[in-house]
Amino acid sequence: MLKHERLADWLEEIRSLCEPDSLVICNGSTEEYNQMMNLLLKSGAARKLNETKRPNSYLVRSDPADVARVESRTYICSESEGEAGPNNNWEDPETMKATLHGLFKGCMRGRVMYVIPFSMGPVGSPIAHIGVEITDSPYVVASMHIMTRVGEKVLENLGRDGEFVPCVHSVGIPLESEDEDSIWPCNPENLYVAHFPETKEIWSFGSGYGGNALLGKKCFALRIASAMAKEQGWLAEHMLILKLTNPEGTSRYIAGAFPSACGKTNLAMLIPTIPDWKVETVGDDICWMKFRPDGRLYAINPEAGFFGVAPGTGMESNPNAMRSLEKDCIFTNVAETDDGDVWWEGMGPAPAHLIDWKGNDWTPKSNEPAAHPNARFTVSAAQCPAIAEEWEELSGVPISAILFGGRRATVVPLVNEARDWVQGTFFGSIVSSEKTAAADGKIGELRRDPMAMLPFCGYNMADYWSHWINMGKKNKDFLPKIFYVNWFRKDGEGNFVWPGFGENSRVLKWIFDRIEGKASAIETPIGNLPSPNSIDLEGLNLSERDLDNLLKVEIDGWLEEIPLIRDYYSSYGNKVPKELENELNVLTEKLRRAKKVA
Ligand code: OXD
Ligand code: MN
Repeated sequence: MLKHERLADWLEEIRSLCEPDSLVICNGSTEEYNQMMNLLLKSGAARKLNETKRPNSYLVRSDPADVARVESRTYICSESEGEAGPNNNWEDPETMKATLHGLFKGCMRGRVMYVIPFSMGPVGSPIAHIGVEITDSPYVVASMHIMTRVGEKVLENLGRDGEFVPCVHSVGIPLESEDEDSIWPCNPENLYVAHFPETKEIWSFGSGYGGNALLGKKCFALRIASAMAKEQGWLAEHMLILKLTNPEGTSRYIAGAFPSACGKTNLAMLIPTIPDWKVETVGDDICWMKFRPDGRLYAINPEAGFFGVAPGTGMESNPNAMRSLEKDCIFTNVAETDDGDVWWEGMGPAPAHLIDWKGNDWTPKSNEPAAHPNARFTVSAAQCPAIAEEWEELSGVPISAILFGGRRATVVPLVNEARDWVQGTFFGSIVSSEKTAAADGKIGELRRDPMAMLPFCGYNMADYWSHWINMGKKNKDFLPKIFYVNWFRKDGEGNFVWPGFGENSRVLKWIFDRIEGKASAIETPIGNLPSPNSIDLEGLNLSERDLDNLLKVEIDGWLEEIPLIRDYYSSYGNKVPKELENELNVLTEKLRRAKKVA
């Protein structure tokens, strides 16, 4: 039946290894989705939500031991440890294959082996790539339906010999005939999420949740894709993509990398507070960029849905996300209301009674959160009221600016434009976020998360920086401008100085006008900062002092940061590209000179 011989051979190989009862090739249809959800309803893992309040939506509860990505069990199995780098757990590919073969032997007994042909990106886009995930989890099949493009069209596109990334997944609990299945089968003691960048394979065992199990997302679209991108000369990034339109109707596309818990989804769906500006969403988590023949860098969102963190999402923080969730949704590990709807912290006032994510009674007096902090919604991107009409454009959208950002109480200003691509790469390489405990912004408590890729770069981070530098040598005249932004500065009392959310549109406007050559900037030792009055602050109650705090060059703060950056770089041995070492030296020199003058 399958005309792709290599695919057929691989399926046979995995079938005989895993020994499932039967094999189903998924077609991506609504009927198939409903079948999966019915299986989950029958097993007790899913509950149908109130049809009037939340049509065609489900609440799924995972095993409390299987609730998040497990970085400590995530491996990059490159030929040598140096290729994986200190940013990854490494295992020798042959040793890992032997371990995995032992675990996968017979692991699907009593279960169905589902084969999911999926496209990351609109089918047929020159920026898209194809994967095939084998799984024994109906939850994974249903979620992949929402998060990727699944089915016949993908197989057709693959033809007889197209390239695909093989992804093997099992919850890791075979069912012998007399066994009763657990509601959420998983095997956390033997969990492995293993990537083979040379052969471009993914093997995941023991978890049924999120990034451990939906292998198109972090495993393929970031870890394996970043390795492919290095080989093939493109970029696979942990970035949102937004479309920004000014009152005259000109649009620009902006990509932005922010570590977890820095509001990426909120920024992608932002509603501007400045009149007649518009933000539309192309993607909220992952961005693949390739140069096209016109010399510009074009981006697609390789995903088809949002797998967003529910807690903290509400009508205040992100109305567009809330409106996306009105129907056709899978919620996982949120709380259930007495009338069969969902609730989580940050959605609004807590009801008097709930069933919490573990299935227990909950009242506002309970000591534990009602929803798990990593509770998620899974919903088609097409349902977002702010989705840009070109979000599925095969050619992608041309990127005019790239933002890097983190959560910093001090030192890093509201917005800083890089003089060129190399300085922009330097900005990306030093992205850091304060751990929440470090609310006072003490420098020692920073976590470096270069380009927000620390958990997702499929090879040595220093080689990845070199790849960024090399990308900047191509099509120099058309490269996006790079900006370092920080919405999270605090005053002496620990309050946020910048109001954030919709007001971030003011910073986006300055960035847009810089691209258009309309806004002015001043050259400083750290980069180009907005000149006085160049950010639109009309209607915003911001004091001179606050503005000064947001846009000042903290010379001493930066000088204290330099040795930390040096230490961080030295953790990559001598692999750090000389261009970045040079940027660090130039910055140090400029800061010292500025200090002398001051
Ligand atoms: C995510 C993450 O789930 O970045 O998107 O962890
Ligand atoms: Mn992410």
